Amino acid sequence: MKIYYTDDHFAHHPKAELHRGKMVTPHEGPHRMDLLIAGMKRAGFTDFATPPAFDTACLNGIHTQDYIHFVQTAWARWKDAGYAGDVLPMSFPYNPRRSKPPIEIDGAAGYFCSSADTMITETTWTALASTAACAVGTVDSITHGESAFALIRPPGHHAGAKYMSGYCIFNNAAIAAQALLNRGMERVAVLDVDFHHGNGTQDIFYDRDDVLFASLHGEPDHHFPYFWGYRDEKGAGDGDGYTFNYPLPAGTHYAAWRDALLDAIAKIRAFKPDALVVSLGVDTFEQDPISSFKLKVQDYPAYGAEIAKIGLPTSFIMEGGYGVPEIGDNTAGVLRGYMGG
Ligand code: 5XA
Ligand code: ZN
Repeated sequence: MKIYYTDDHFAHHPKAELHRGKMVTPHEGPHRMDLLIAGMKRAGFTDFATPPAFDTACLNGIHTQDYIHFVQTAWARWKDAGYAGDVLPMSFPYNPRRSKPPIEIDGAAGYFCSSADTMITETTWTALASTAACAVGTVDSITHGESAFALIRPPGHHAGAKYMSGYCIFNNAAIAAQALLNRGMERVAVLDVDFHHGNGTQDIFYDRDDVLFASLHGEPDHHFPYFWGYRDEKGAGDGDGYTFNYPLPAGTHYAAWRDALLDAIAKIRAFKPDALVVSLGVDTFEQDPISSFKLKVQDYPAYGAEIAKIGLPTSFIMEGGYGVPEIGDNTAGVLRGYMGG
């Protein structure tokens, strides 16, 4: 299996994160990639591939032009305004009657953001160009009949058409799904197995019937992103019946998680998609520092094998998973399980 990767992820390196009332080293940083690569290598993955050149066209239909322009210019505007550090909004639009960004960058950043854990640094754009290109790389592989993995950071599944959130700025899974459709596929399913609900992906495709979205995640009453991922969110308009949410309680072990997975897989099969995108977060691990499921190392190859049984060419897109060496083993475990051991 090809693993699309570039060193450009280093270009996104926020310096601090406000987490549960404390300033901490960000959970999402370049150190994660060291852990991920080490685990991939331990598992014998060597086929690292350079993605195609980034083309902003891959963002069409996923992110709005004003949001893309904001992301590209935010850091310079932040500095021009005399602000310190990285772009970090503090005010968010709670006025439903106001639908355009303020001119001041502090306000504009809040307008395009839904949580204060997501920062833009001087070189973040370089990292984002790489994540999007790697997502498109997996689609190139699928066009050639092979499943593939985008080993990327920052993650993407919380980013909506015009907002960043939860460490995510470009929605790489959505970019891959749209790229598959652009190459002539009629239906694509997105399966999100990260601990957190993939609200951005859901939001982007909520009104559409060409992309099915299914997510297993911590209950939104207790877990980020809080306002999304309830069982009764099922899609709207043409998309009614194409969104499936499986909120699960803190402490969920593999047996119950697998029941939800098998139900999601049944929905995916019934949809008869041409390809599958997996938002692959491994923060479901029992030792993950910011999550609360109880999956163990041996569960990852087991569910990779379940995903393989769907029998679809698959684009795996890296999402969350933090702080412990096992994030590499667990990521590799899913891919090994998918590949048959
Ligand atoms: O999948 N999403 C994450 O792992 C990030 C959650 C950020 C919470 N502040
Ligand atoms: Zn997550």
